[in-house]
Amino acid sequence: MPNLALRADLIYTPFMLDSFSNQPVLPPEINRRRTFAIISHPDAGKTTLTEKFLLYGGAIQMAGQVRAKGEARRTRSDFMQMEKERGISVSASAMSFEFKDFWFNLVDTPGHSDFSEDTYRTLTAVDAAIMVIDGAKGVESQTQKLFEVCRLRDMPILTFCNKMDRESRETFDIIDEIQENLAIDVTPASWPIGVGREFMGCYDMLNDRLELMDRSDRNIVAESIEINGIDDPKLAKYVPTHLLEKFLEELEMARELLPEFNHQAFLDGTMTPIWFGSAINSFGVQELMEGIGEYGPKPQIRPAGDRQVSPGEKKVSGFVFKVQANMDPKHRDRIAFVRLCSGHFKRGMKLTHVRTKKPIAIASPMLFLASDRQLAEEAWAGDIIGIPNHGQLRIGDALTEGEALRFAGIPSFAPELLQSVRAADPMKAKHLDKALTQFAEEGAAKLFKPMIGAGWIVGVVGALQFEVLASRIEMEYSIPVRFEPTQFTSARWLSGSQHHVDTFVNINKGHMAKDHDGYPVYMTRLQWDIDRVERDFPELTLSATRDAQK
Ligand SMILES: Nc1nc2c(ncn2[C@@H]2O[C@H](COP(=O)(O)OP(=O)(O)OP(=O)(O)O)[C@@H](O)[C@H]2O)c(=O)[nH]1
Ligand SMILES: [Mg+2]
Repeated sequence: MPNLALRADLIYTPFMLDSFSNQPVLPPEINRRRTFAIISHPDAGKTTLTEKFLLYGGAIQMAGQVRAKGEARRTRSDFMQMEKERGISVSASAMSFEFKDFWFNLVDTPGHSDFSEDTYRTLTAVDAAIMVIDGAKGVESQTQKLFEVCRLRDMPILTFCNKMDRESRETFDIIDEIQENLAIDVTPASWPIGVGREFMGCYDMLNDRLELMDRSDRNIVAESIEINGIDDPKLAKYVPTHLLEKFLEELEMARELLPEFNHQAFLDGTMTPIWFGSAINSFGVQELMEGIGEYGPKPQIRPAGDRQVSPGEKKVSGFVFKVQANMDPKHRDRIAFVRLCSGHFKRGMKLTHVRTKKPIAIASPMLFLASDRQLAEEAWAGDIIGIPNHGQLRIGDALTEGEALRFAGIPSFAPELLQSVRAADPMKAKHLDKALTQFAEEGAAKLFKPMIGAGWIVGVVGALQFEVLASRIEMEYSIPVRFEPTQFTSARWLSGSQHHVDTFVNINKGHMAKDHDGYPVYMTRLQWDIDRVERDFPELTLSATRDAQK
């Protein structure tokens, strides 16, 4: 990293390079942070796994269940009404907790592709990902897509093969499928013993331990038996002969055919260790957590324009990767989720809001500890904090101690589905305007106000987003709404000289709208319209997204 050495003056003293990573040695508080996302195809068990992480981290006493009745249903990451009703996650949520010597910042993401915007943005804010796979289903379509996003960033990936308590595929088949479909080396961190109803636990290949699953109590830590290698007679004491024979045979083959764990290859994103377990039975979770702590990356260097920001720099910097309004109905505010990229943040600090160049005093930063928000007196590079605000902070915004940094890589999505929206009660139209503007600023939808006629057109990436919006507008603003098809199918932002834009707008009023920030947008029905404009108005540029920084 050539720029890094040049900026040694910014780094905590004494400046030393770590011989393993060749990165500056970090203050211990930063060094012990692990910031990661849990990703997968819908329903593989991310929210269930998150809940068990919190349980093991001591953050909660009893894990909630995604599909259960009454209070038992309440999981901490699926906090929205619609998530609770349907048992699916529609929004990413961050949580922090301590585990052994480590401080974990974890983000549970939604699996459904209609919400992938949120998941993709989350991946820009973390240093590693846990990819959850359903043992019966293997690599599914959304697993593949999300994996590719991680690969673009060379992000280290830990794999958790879940639902081993059910009939699942042969272990070698699962591993082969990951290696082949995702083109990554897979190394077993544990090996399952027995499948389906006979699944009894795993052999921990990294620590030579036998982990036995207790099916009677889903919320307890599995029994762990120290084993002195695979010849240890203790194995036969715990594992029935027919399972032991198959296990020993598989283990021998695994050691021969599969690569050994290589820490550097894992950090480079070319090898993923795989753990087998059952999140709902709390099994395999602790070993996975130990793996993240021991081998997972500490906070990483971030590209920001023409230089790299090291987490060990003295000055605080961070960026907003998610905004969420009305998280807590009691507080009616908007929380910007900020990933801190460098320094030691303290409550009350004044940071520069780079986009507007204005100072912001961060008086009530939040840490998300299980389902509670708590005032963060301090935070370190790697942490995810929430900053309550009234709409100044937008996705992609940088906060620094003065430097005009711009953190790269926060994706912007083109709206692919357009619908008009109206309040069932016309008297509430004004309130609806306000609600929609908030959601647009949150990044949950794109909003277009046609120049002719009344009402709004809403643009999203996936159809389920309309349902989430309708549900949230009703829940959070008490306005029942209806989404309806419109004649338009796509939107293009216009840019060019003021004169050219004005001329174009004047002759195309029936197709023109403004987005929630007042930028002109050309609404069309056919690709043919876009081609025609590009041909007839070469001095204008049409784009499917608007750069959030403008
Ligand atoms: N049998 C079995 N079921 C599990 C296990 N882990 C989770 N489940 C169930 O799988 C279903 C989906 O679990 P979730 O945790 O909501 O999955 P998710 O990945 O968060 O789903 P989305 O957020 O909607 O993508 C729920 O009914 C869980 O109870 C497991 O280890 N074994
Ligand atoms: Mg979920």
